[in-house]
Amino acid sequence: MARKKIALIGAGQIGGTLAHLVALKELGDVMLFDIVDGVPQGKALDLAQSGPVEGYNSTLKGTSEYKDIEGADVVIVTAGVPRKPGMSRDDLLEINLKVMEQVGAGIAKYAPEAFVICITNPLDAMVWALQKFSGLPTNKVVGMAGVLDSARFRHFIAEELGVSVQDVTAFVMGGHGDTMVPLARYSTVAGIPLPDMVKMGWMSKDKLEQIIQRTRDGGAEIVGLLKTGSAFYAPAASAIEMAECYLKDKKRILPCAAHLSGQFGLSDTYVGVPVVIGAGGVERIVEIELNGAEKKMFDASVASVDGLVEACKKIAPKLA
Ligand code: A3D
Repeated sequence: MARKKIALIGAGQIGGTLAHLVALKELGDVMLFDIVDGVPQGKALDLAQSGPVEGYNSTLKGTSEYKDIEGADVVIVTAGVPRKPGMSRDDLLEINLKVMEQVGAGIAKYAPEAFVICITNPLDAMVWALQKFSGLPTNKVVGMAGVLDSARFRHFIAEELGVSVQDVTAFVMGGHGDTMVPLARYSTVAGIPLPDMVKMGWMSKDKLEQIIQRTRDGGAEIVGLLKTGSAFYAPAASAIEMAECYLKDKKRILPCAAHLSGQFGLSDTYVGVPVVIGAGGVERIVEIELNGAEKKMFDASVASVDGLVEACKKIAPKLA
C-alpha cells in the first residue's frame, strides 16, 4: 500500500512543526509548500536528515509549485501572516483572505480529493472562504481551533487541580476569538463535570472563571510572550490529531470549525462545534443542548464570525 501524502501549505512556524510531527508519527510523506523559495526546501531537507536519528521513514520534500501537492490525501493550511503583539486575529483578515484565494485554487486543481484542515486566522472566516475558493465538499474542509482551545483549557484545569491532563476533558465551542465559549458543564475531570468539582471544593468558582478567561486569552498570552509571532507547537499538535482521525478513520469527537447547514439553527456558517471525524471527513455534527447563558455566549460568538464573513464578502465580491 502506498504511503499517504500530506501537503502542508505554509512552511512557517506551524508548517515546520506539522512536518516534524507527521514524520515522527509516520502518518505519511510530506510535501511542504511555501511562496518563499528555499524555506520549504531547506526545512524539508533538515527534517529529512533527522530521519536516520529518529528512525522514521517518511519522505519530506519542499516546493514552491502547487503541482507538487498533486494527489495529497490531507492538506493542512497555515499560509498567511500570524499576529504580532497588539494585533487581533481579525486584523489579519484582508491579507490572509487573498492568500486563501491562491491556496483554494491550488487545492482545487491538484488535490480535490483531500481532507483540508485550515489553521490560518481569523480562523472561522478563513475556513469559510477557503471552502468557497476551493469548491471542495463542505465535509472535507474544516478548521482547527477547538482542539487547541480545549487543550489550553485542559492544561490550565489539570495544573490547578494537580491531576493528569489525560483525565481532563474540555469543550470549547464558538468562533476562535475573544468570544469563544468554554463550556464548563461539558468539561470533566475523570467524568466529573467541572461545576461538580467546584461543589466538591477542589476549585473555587472564581478560579474556574479565571481559567475560562485565561483560555479565551490563551493565544494573546503567548503572542505577548513571544513578541515575534504566535503559538505553534500546540496548534500543530491539534491539527495533527484531526488529520490522524481522518487517516485512521478513528471517528473521534473533536471540536472543530465545521460547516453548518441547519444545525444549531445556522446555515452556511463555519463555527466551532463538536464533530465526528472519520474517513468521510466531518461525518456528523453533534448538536449538544445549550442552556440560556451558554446559548447567549454562542450566539454572540457566531455574530462576531458573521461580521468577519461579511467583511470577506466585501473584499472578495465573488464570495457573496
Ligand atoms: P508563519 O511562521 O509566519 O508562517 C506562515 C507561512 O505562510 C510563512 O512561511 C509565509 O511565507 C507563508 N505564506 C504567506 N503567504 C503565502 C501564500 N500566498 N502561499 C503560501 N504560503 C504563504 O506563521 P505561523 O505558522 O506561526 O502561523 C500561520 C497561521 O496560523 C497564522 O495566520 C496564524 O494566525 C494562524 N494560527 C492559528 C491558530 C488557531 O488556533 C486557529 C493558532 C496559531 C496560529
